[in-house]
Amino acid sequence: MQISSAQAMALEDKYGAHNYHPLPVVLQKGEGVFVWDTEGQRYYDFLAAYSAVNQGHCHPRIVRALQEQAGQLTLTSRAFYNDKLGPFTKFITEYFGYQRVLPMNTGVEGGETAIKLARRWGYVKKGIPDKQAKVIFAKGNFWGRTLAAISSSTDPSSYAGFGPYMPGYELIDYNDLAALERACQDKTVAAFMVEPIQGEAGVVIPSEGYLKRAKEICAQHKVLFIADEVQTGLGRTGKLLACDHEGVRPDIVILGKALSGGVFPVSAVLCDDEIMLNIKPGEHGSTYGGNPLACVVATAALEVLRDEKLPENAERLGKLFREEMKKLAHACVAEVRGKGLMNAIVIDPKGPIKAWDVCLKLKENGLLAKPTHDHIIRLAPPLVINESQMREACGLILRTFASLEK
Ligand code: IF1
Repeated sequence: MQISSAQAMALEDKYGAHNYHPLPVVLQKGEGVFVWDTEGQRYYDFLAAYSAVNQGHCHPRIVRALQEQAGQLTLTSRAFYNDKLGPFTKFITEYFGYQRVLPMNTGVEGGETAIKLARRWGYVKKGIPDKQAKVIFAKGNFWGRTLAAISSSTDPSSYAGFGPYMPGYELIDYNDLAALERACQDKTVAAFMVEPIQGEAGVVIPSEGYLKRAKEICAQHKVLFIADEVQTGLGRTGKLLACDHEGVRPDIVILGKALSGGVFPVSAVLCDDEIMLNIKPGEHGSTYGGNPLACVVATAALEVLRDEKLPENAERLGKLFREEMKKLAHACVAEVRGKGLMNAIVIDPKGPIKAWDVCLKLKENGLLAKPTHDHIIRLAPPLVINESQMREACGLILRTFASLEK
């Protein structure tokens, strides 16, 4: 059945929960950096499904892996072995240089898993008294929508009205090493969980050396350093992991989103024996985690990143993007910042122009992006974008700003 954009939006509005406020565009098809709406209009996708489609929409190699496996075996549960999980565990641990992996589905489950691992490690290896383990987070963090995740949130639109909250958390300022050092004095602290660049907070980049020093502070105090690389990982910032920019090897890495190239939810937690093996059979898991479809899709998605040198492309075209955006002379633009292809245009919050209105105009001109907060536009295309596409997209952004009323 072919339905119009208006019909699709009306149905969702009438029958769906109102937990989102999408831009008014109904997408029907995607290929590489482009998506098409139900009327056949083509757009540059500068959201890339919140960085899940780093490999580009419907990457043929990933889709082929999905299709081949879908006709063979999709799900067994972990009550039995399947023939794809073993090879996948070897592949992904070698790929990232960790001893073990625990596969889950969504990013937030990855975060939950990391915290369970850290708490358990805290009790078994650090000697924290039972039920007293603490995890430190940075203010402005975002790691999903579960009760454990919103319990660490400082954004009322995430947490307000959903209490009571998970105990055992402590919040410190992002990019504040002295605060981390103070917090780590507490012997009941098991871990510090942090995004190398804060995504939802508005592409907030810490000072150079922050991650490196944070990792050192954690190590000195026997506190695990957990990197939430769900959004920053897998090439997005110009390296395989954003922590690679500072040569930091986290104790625990959380991956999601682009681990399946946007095909369906696949997440994973990586760490070494000392942490991973404290969880015993029956103590953690998920019906779909480690399913054979996920294993072959994630393998293909990681091969594409490597074979197509997508982190390198992100590094190069991110520089081009920020260079082009220097021409953004509009009075309402306060700043353009980013790393690799994780970028943001910050609109002067005191000015008359709202990020939402800019995004509507961008959409009319053929580029999709989503505001975060009222005044930040995140620009994060698939990493398969090429130079001429990037130049064209930048021209479109510049023209859109030029057309806004001053
Ligand atoms: C929504 C933002 C992106 C994440 C980090 C874990 C997760 C996420 C660093 C959880 C998820 C999302 C989810 C989406 C909006 C979104 C987002 F706008 F909030 F900031 F990506 F840019 N760690 N990020 O960013 O992963 O469980 O969703 O698979 O509406 O919740 P998930």
